[in-house]
Amino acid sequence: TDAQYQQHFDDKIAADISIEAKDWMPDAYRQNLIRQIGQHAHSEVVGMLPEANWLTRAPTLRRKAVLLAKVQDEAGHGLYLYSAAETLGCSRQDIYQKMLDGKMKYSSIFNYPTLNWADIGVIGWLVDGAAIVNQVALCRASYGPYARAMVKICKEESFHQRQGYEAVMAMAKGSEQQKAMLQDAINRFWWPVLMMFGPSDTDSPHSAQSMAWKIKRHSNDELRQKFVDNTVPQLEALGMSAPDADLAWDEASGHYRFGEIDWSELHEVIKGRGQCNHERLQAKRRAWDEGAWVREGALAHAAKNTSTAA
Ligand code: FAQ
Repeated sequence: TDAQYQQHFDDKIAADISIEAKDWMPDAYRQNLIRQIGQHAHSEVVGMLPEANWLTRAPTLRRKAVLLAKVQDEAGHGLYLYSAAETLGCSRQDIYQKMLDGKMKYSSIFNYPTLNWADIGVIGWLVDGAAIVNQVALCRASYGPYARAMVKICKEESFHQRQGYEAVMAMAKGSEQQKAMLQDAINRFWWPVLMMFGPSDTDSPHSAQSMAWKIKRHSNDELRQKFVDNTVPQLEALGMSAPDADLAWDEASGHYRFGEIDWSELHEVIKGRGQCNHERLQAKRRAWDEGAWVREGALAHAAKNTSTAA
């Protein structure tokens, strides 16, 4: 009976046994995972755009080759995640279309522009750094295909974070102009990166249920705090600062305290009114339309192969 299936599912969650694609699961669990994994996949592919903007202008051939590899990895992450979402019974084309129509979200961070080369280093260091903190926790998510995709993704994100830090280290040791560019990039990205972890725990509608289902293992605020604790020593090592007068070490709690996030900005960006929302969706719609001939060609080729085989 349904009650027995539910009990079996609850027992597995309690015992930390992962839920697999063919296992029975409550419909709300399935829908919540399609939502989160789908948004995560969209973030990976939209996230290629801000960095791709600098591929043709990377300062050296080495930086260009490294950045090209990173952007390509993001496409791969999108593919693992779309595949993980498909194991839940949704169609990839359907959720992709929802993203193109603005009906499904992707991470707010990719709606900010990349104005100069320092932004690319800062994205690798801070954006991938934040992504790792969030995704390491997701390696223990209760849904097996999602958790396993996260393991490989985290390994690649570590390389991304290191390449970003290496690029910002070079700038931090450079001319006064380079240092100023780096500080400016940090000033623009710092708060948006903190917003990647989502709304505060008191304002996060999905958190309680997702934590009960062990999809999320830590709350949005816990992960945000962990990121700040990891990152402030790196900022100091670079001789740079965060644009936050309230940022300070708190001996009693053993954490860095930081100022209040401008939640209205996060809500505006999530609603589609960030600086680059329109541009990002336009770029993805154009790529989809201009790639139609490739999809048609691939389908025609597959059909021809099938008819020859028969
Ligand atoms: N942006 O109740 P909650 C990367 C939405 S890293 C946009 O707290 P939840 C790597 C949320 O979806 C970035 N929307 O939701 C890379 C929900 O909307 P809904 C991607 C946000 O799910 C680096 C509503 O607000 N990583 O791509 C944001 O429990 C460089 C209420 O929020 C992931 O997606 C936001 N920042 O917690 C690639 C990680 N925050 O669905 C290229 C997986 C919240 O009700 C270059 N996702 N919302 O319409 C998660 O861990 C979770 O979904 C959270 C949000 C923590 C993002």
